[in-house]
Amino acid sequence: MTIPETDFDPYAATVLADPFPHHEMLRELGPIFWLSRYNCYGMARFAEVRTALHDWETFVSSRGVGLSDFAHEEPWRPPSLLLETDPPVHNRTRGLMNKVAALPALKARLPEWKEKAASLVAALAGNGSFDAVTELAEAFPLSVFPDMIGLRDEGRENLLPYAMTAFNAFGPRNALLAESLASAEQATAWVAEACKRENLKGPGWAADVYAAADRGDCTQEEAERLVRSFLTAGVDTTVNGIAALIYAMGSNPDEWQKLRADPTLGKKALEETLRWSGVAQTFFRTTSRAVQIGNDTIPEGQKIVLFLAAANRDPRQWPDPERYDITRNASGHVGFGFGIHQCLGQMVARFEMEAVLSALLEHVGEIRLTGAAQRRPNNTLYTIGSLPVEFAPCRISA
Ligand code: 4MI
Repeated sequence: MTIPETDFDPYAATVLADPFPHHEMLRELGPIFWLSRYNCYGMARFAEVRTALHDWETFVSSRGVGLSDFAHEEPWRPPSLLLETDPPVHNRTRGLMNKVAALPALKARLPEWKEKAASLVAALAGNGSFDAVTELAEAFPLSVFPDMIGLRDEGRENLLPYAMTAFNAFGPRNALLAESLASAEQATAWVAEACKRENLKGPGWAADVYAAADRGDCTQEEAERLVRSFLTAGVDTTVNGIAALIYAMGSNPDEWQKLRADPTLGKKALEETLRWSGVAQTFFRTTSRAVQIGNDTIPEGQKIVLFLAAANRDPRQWPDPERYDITRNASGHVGFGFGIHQCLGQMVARFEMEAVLSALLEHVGEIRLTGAAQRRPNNTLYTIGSLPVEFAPCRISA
């Protein structure tokens, strides 16, 4: 066995608080390495991560996409019918959900989303320092996403704690997971109830999933669990994507001014934000067979952690990878994964970020970070818990 071994702990508090300085060491270990603390393999280079994500038959999702192997351990909740399945089941559920989340319906909402983001940002611009996480990165998605799903109004504050728990649960059974499981018990129960057909507020993506069940594309029980996927994956991720966008522009003022000078760079800037920010740090797969990687063979039934954020800054793929550069072509990043499981909601995320970005371009001349970004440690997401900023208005108001 020539596979390099490391006792590096990706889940140490200091690493979760600031993961990027460790990624070069991981990439330099080789195409694959053994994490002795967790008895799993890891990959941190772009090419290998992408190849593993592509080869869903060898690197399966049905045994869980966290450290826990569903073949040996009981999952903390009934497995997702999207994320934690393989074909053929995945083809059916993903096909159904792709139709629900189809682009035309989403595009039709963009003007309304832009108006909402613009009114939020207009109220913040010129009003001194505020927390961009609560006031914008959380406020905006919460003002559009639950309504698009058709979710009941009462209890929506449970969405963020629930998602934080779900993302902690992809990691080891550490203190972070134990604490969030204990504190999110109520949120978990609320989400289970909120997914039920009789508890929906009205039309929306959840009702569309139940309509697909009526047509025979899935059972009613499956529909309930597919709605749960929207609630798990659709809020915390976009909250942190938007927070990351504000952080990226605030900490790279030259890039922000470059974008103001040429707003047609907006789409590239969003893609670069997704590459650079590393909101989704890691996801796992499990080997379904012995597989050769380089000169080595790893056995069946092994967990492999894919360091998506490290792959997105691999100098083998990206010139000057640590640099946030809105003019680079960042397409092809693995921030949304790759292959058959690539993020279903990626256009929701992009449209939400686009709505916020166009609001910023309309109203904000300077994004000033007025304090240190506070991270909210999580086993999977690199999150911002608070981000003190000031938006200097770009026009003198009348
Ligand atoms: C990769 S983020 C994510 C995607 C799907 C689900 C949860 C999280 C789910 O529950 O299906």
